[in-house]
Amino acid sequence: MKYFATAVLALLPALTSAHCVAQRVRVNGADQGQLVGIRTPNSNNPIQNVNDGNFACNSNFHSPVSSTVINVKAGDKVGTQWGHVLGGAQIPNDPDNPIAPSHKGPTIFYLAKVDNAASATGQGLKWFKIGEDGLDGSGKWGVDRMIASGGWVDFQIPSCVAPGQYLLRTEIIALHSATKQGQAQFYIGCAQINISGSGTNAGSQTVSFPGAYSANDPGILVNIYDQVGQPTGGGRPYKIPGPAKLSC
Ligand SMILES: [Cu+2]
Repeated sequence: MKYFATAVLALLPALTSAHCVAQRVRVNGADQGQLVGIRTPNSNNPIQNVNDGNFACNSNFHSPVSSTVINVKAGDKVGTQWGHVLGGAQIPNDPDNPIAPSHKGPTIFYLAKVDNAASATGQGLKWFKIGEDGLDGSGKWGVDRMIASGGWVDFQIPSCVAPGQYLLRTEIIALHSATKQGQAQFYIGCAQINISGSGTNAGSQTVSFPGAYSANDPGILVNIYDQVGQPTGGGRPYKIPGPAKLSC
């Protein structure tokens, strides 16, 4: 009986709903505030269907949705903060804030040019990747670095990006159950930004969401565990989904 209970408890971390939502933006480290310039879903559940109609920017946002468009300069470091629920922790000392440590995977940023970042939906846009952090040589993931940074993921806006308004799509892919098709978990948020500068590039390799990913991409249908069951990638390289990131 005791053995049974122990075995069940050992499985629990992978089974509980320890999800997350993106909820803050910072520019060169300056926090812009909760729900300011970013659309945060009411539910922290992931999307698991890569063809979901809301795969670009998610849906069912906390209202009112912020009308703020955050000013940044090309070359600035922009971050988004993830938390278990809105506000971060769900309970005191929440072990699943900013996300359950079981949820290994990459962190990714995309941009799409829009006329008005406050009102643009994610639909029908041309997205280009500007940042990605996957699996490193020591078996640590982008999500591990996100947790170590208190939920923040920062990437630089490439200096060649053309000025104008953009949606910034921030994404985490949690791969703990990704050995089965349809079980990778996509966490997605969109920030509203206005980029200034003298760049001329609004993306070369652009993709659509949905459309850019397929359910059997090698970075989406994947076994991240090594021979002793640790989520280190087992020495196999990990291929982050989507196009190559923009390089200036
Ligand atoms: Cu989860």
